[in-house]
Amino acid sequence: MFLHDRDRSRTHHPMDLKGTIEAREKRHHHPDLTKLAGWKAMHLEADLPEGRMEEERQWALRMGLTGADSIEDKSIPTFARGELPHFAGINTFLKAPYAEDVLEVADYDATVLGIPFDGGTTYRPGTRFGPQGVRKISALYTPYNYEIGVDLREQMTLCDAGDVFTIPANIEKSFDQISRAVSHVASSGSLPIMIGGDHSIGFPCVRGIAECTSKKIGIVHFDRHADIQEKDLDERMHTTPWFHSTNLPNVPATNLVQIGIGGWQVPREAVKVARERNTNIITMGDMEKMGIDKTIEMALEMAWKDVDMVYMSFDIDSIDCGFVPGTGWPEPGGFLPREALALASGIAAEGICGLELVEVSPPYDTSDITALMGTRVIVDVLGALVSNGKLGAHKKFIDKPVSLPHGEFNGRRWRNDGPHKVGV
Ligand SMILES: [Mn+2]
Repeated sequence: MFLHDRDRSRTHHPMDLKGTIEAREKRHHHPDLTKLAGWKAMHLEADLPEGRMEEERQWALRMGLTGADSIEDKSIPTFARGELPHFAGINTFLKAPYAEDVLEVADYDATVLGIPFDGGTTYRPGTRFGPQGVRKISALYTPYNYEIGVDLREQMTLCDAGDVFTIPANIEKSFDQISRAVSHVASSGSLPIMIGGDHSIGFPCVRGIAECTSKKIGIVHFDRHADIQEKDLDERMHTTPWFHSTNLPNVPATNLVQIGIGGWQVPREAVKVARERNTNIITMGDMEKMGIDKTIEMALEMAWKDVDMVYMSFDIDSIDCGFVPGTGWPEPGGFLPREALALASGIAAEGICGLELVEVSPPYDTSDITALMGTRVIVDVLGALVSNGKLGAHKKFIDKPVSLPHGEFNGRRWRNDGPHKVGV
């Protein structure tokens, strides 16, 4: 029986083969690969510089010593330093240099700032671990993106200034710390990239930037939730950042654009405020009907109307909760990841004065998938800023930089020959 079947298939073989050859010849003449983005991207890469990569290799050998004799690749150090291997090392965001001395942020185009605060959550906590969760999985990435032909390492400078010292039991003190940190980074000219934390941090982040400028700021806010009521549970929780942000004199509510709002978790109190203040809400359904390009166009028009800068706030829960289980208030029916990334890139393409990525809660996450999406939002925004030449475009509007005093200490920590050596 088996033999018979095999024989039969053999007799059909030559004909099948003939068909395949014909099809292959036809296909060979058809496609014009040069019209594909994939082909163009392949050629774009040739124009990207490689100097910083080489510099990093040299730096790694200086910092981490040369590798063992048996290792043929002489760029591999003994101690892991820099990007490689992706599973090793002390993780800053994207393995960017750690600006332990925060005065150094001025030397970088953009600064990542962790804001480990979840005192504003009203359901699931855990976003205080968001910055570390995002940093951890960000180690997976290279700084190069094939499709847009950008290499962040070669085309911009990025540092990680570590985390803000938040006060777990006190929202207002934490807000003050956050605004102070963000205003320090913004004043230095470096673009502040905040990793939350719950969404209550939206207000102190905007406040930190707003106090460094006499200019007006618009906001593009990605979320399933409106987050614009005055108080929740008697405090300024993560349901309230845009009420307080749009109370700031240079942050007009009419320039607040909220994309992705919808579902069954939008409090009516918030809707009332949105209506009173005339904010701009684009629902998930609106986005689906208009399409991504039209949504971007409309959002940019409203956010940029008569202002000089636009701030971006991205709540990870705006993406469908099937893709981002590790978040405080999961709500089905959100963006597909592709839509979210395209929208965030499209908004960033016109330039931003700050980015805040919030609501990643690693304790509820699965396989780091939510933190991974958060990482993508940040690197895609950076990629869009670089490829559109908008990184740093906001700098000229920071016309009231703040100056914060620092403590006085000369020396280095934990050294044997320090001033505190005992028994000598
Ligand atoms: Mn939300």
